[in-house]
Amino acid sequence: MNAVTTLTVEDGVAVVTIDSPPVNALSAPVREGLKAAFAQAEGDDAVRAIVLACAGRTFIAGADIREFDSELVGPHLHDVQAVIEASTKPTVAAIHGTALGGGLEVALCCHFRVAVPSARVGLPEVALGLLPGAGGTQRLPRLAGVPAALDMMVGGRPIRADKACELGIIDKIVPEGELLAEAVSYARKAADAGTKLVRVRDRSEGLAQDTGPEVFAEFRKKHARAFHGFKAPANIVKAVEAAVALPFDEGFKREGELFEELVHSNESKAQRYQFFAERETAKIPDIPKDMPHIPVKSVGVIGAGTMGGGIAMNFLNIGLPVTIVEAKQEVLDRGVATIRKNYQITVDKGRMTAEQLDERMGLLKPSLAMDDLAQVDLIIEAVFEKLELKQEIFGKLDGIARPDAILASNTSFLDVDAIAAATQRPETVVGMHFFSPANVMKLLEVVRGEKSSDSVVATAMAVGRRIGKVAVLSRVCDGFIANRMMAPRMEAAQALILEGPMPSQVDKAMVAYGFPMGPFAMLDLVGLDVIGWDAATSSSSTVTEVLCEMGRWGQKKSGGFYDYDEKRRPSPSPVADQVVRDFQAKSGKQHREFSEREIVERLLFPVVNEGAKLLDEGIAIRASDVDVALVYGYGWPVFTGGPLFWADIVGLDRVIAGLEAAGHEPAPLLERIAADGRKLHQYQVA
Ligand code: T1G
Repeated sequence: MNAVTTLTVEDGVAVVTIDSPPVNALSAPVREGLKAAFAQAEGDDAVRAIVLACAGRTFIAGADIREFDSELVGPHLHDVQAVIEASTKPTVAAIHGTALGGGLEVALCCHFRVAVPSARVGLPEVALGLLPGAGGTQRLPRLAGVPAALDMMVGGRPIRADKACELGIIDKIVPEGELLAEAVSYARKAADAGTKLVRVRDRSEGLAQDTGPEVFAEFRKKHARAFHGFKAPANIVKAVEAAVALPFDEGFKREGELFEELVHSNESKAQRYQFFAERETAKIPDIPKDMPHIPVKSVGVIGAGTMGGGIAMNFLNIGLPVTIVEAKQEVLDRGVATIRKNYQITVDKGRMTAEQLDERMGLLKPSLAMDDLAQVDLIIEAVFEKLELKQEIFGKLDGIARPDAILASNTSFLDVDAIAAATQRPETVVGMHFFSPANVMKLLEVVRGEKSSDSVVATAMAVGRRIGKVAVLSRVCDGFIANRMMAPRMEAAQALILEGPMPSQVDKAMVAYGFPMGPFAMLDLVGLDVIGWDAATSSSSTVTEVLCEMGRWGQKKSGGFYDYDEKRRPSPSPVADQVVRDFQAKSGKQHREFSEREIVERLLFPVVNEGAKLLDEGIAIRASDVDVALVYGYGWPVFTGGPLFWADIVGLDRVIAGLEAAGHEPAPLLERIAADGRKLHQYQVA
């Protein structure tokens, strides 16, 4: 064996234990040790049964994702599985934590699987742009059936042990704390009873029904939209079709072909990059990982509007008491009612119980008095975006809040340092910028002020993770990271429609690229009037101004850049398009047809350029943080890796040429990295 895989034999049962923190991933040493241990147990006459267990917090969490971009070292996982599956003695996988990807695929090579109730199992490879490449697409349907297997592999979400037991993936649920003893007992009983040992590959109970072509056709139809832009889901479905149509070995071979198509694709490289990038955001170079966090057991939210209500829900969801403060009773009542309504929607969808709704609402304390925030640990201000108003509030908080309370502003672009300066305790002030809807969007920008203390910053980042957000650290600048990055896309889009393409054509190119919607559809959704239009000073100088002057404020007025029917379904608006044509005529620009690629590059190269600028200014710690922020804050398609990863795929020289051709000044950092032949997405501020 080796340092990460040990073999002990007791009373005829061999226990193979993997101990490879943090998640027992199937690295080369683990594969090496596994193969040797099972071979030794098989050759040892004293061994009558074998248990595979893991030390630490979880069963095997999958292949070692870091290995995909380098040459294979050590035995191939398939070879390890072949040794396990060739066992003539009962083999039992003892599952706790999460058995994921290759981990579950290894467990499926054992005859039996037992798990504790808190365990979860899954094949999440689709989130990495991959498919289960160690027999999962062939073995899982044989146990769980095609529909459940397709849902698990295309959805990528782990399922609970009890559900896995229902599906036949797990053979027995055993009490917490007794996993190993129960697994050993299960193995011994199978040996003593001479239980017939059938390999999962030789089982077919899951293929007895729901395997017709209509099952696959229906599944493809139902998920067509979600598949858009991703390659892995389609290959997963093909692999399961092979499991139904072909003998195991041929299906397994087909799985391998389909896996190979994916593992070398840009989409999978992008999604694997995002996997690690998301985890990297928690690492702040100049703040030690073990920096003590300030305890946060109670929260105050100032402002019960859309943002304040959504922010409050995040903390109610994790069982923290929230005092929500408003200046006017009717606004407060409306805010509380909205929170309850949003929870009720979740109850109606069966994703929450009425008791949970009551529990959460019971934790909410509405108040008209800021003095009620005197004892809370964290206060988040979420009032109107007006610096003077925020400064007034923080000035009052200075005299109300506990000296060690964290004072956070949800401002989306205002100067956090100017807000902090309104207090005598700037070291406790930080930005916590949520994205709307605040209880849904995963991105949280933590804005580090010049005087924000390390423990306040570390705590705000940790609180973000506690409420299920992806927290990205930003310094102070207009728009921080995500909003600042996306502003140039809107500017470029407004400029481009003067050169030829209609708004709907621009949006279509953005959707084809992978965005959930294009910039003009987003403007209609948000409301043309709320992005800085002022009726008093409006002078018909832009398309947006003219549309606003016409009362075409967007969806809420059933028309903006698009017309909307009673179900808010959009269609290009002849009225709006005519306004665009009038501006085209006045622009004096030679207008022409644009390909989708040209539209994409005209809109997104300036975004890449802005990313290089903010990195050069030290606003973000690293390029991958920027990519994570755009994926989670604006739905930037994850299979592109984000703007900066995508720029490396396109080629920085092409990006720079495209910027210059469109009249933009390439950022100096972009030119330096391109000149050095480095990768933009690997850039980290020193
Ligand atoms: N490979 C390498 N490193 C991994 C890893 C993996 N599979 N999983 C986690 N890590 C690292 C992670 O980067 C972090 O490192 C640390 O472990 C803790 O992770 C052949 C092809 C298991 C639910 O997709 O979902 O098998 O930042 O912060 O929140 O068919 O990790 O500390 O340096 O996420 O408690 C399929 C991925 C692989 C599972 C635990 N498996 N992992 O969550 O901790 S492909 C997955 C997770 C595959 C086969 C295919 C989660 C977790 P660092 P963490 P966590």
